[in-house]
Amino acid sequence: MNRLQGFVVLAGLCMAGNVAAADAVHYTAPGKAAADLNIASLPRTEVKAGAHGDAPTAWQGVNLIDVLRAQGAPVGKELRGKALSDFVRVTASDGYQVIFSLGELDPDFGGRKVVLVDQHEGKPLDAKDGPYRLVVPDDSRPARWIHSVTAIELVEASTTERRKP
Ligand SMILES: Nc1nc2c(c(=O)[nH]1)N[C@H]1C(S)=C(S)[C@@H](COP(=O)(O)O)O[C@H]1N2
Ligand SMILES: [Mo]
Repeated sequence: MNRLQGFVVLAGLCMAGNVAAADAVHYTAPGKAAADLNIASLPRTEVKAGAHGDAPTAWQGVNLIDVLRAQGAPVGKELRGKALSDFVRVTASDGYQVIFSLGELDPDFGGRKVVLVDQHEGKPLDAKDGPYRLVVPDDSRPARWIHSVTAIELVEASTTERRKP
């Protein structure tokens, strides 16, 4: 390959990398290959919520618990024993991070509504918040409404030997 061809290939790789970084949410879990999330097949949900006492507005996306279930996380009947110390860490492009325990999210336990939203009032999120953010309508403060989400990780936090449930 000559220098021009090399440049074209390199430029193409850089552009592909940038697109992936801006648009994809990376999912990782112990013992599972890392993957970019595809939420297109998940049921859509809408939640009305306002941050800082603002009038509620409509956010559309998918429930975080459905994302986790689709990725094979231990939820429902599987959520027992050691899995009850699992948590979910969400990371944004600015390095901001928040966590939720799996038990907090699972409808059989805490059932907290956490929505991975890609639309606000039916339109894609603003560039500064998007393409994905969380909305946690029942938190009293909106500090876990993490925007510009780039990664969702399932983390095992148990520090003892595996115990039978
Ligand atoms: N990526 C990222 N998300 C974030 C924050 C942040 O610093 N970085 N701040 C949080 C805090 S403290 C608040 S109060 C809300 C503010 O949301 P708003 O910008 O939609 O009002 O975003 C949350 N999400
Ligand atoms: Mo905040």
